[in-house]
Amino acid sequence: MDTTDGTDRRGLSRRMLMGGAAVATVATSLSLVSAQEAKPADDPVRTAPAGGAVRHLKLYVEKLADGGMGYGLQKGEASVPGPLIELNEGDTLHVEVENTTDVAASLHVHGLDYEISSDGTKQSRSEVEPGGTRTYTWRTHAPGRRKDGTWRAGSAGYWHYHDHVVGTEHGTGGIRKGLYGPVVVRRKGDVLPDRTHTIVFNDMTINNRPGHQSPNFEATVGDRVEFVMITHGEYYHTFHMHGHRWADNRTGLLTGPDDPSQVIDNKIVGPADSFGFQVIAGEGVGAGAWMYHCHVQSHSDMGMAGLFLVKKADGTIPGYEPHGGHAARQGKGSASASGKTGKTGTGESTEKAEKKAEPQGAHEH
Ligand SMILES: [Cu+2]
Repeated sequence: MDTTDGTDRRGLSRRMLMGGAAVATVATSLSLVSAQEAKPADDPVRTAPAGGAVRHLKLYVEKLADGGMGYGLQKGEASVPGPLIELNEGDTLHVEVENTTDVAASLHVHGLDYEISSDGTKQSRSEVEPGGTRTYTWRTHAPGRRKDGTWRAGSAGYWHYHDHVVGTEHGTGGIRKGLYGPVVVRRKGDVLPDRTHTIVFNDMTINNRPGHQSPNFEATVGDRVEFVMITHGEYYHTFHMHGHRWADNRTGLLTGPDDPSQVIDNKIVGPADSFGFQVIAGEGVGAGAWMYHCHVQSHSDMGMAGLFLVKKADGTIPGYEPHGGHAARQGKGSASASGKTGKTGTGESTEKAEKKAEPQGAHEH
């Protein structure tokens, strides 16, 4: 992958960038997109810059109207999952957590470097008392060789954060109520997606929504969509997506024709696992309401299934008839299942803009 473009080119539509070559061979379903939205094949993908920045972020721990709990970037805006935190290898992040609830809570992260004072556990006395604030510091590093010649892994990966205090000394109650969220650490040169969605299998829910009310995610054919998949709770699951595949490695992308990573569309996961991948929406298969679900059969039957809604360029989805009953539950995380099953066409919950932390910070020199 060409990594010459480290500059920020957000805002540009990257539609059909990598899918351009495939479009020509898939005449029927993608021809419209090909004609209207195809971009020159030599248009480079956006890639992650080098890290080294010191960033600051404020996170609020809140109780939600439905009895759940969540992390949020603003007061009154906690969500389940919590906001996406993105870093580049070499970055340092100071997260000031304000606990607006009446119970002690914390912030514990997987995969990153932190001192014991930022562990976010009762045992290390690094929780946040009710009404209190505490700053947690996370550091990341690029891979490199140790003095003894052995190789040290970098921090890049699909990680996650969660409470470690509410309910029990392992945060069992906090996680169950929704105190968790995604962390993506990128390596210089990693391909950047158009957008990122987070899917959390938590016990028998997806993103803490009841069965059969799982979130849907929207894209247009050719969008480069990233999924972060996290598991919590008591059970094992198998994450499966229809019509799309990914590589079972750090980024979910092959690095070349000889990359030995297995290409999969189904992955077994257990509590606290996390992984991520990118797909080109509808690549080689076209628009559609592509299902994603847990493939443990009794779990899918109990409603652990949602839709990856891939639209044509004109906004339509062939063969898809939206039906009501899937109450939207974004932002405040309050389930407003009204029981109505109107055929409004927008009755299902879709996640268009996932909350994303944009930490303030500057490069340190
Ligand atoms: Cu399952």
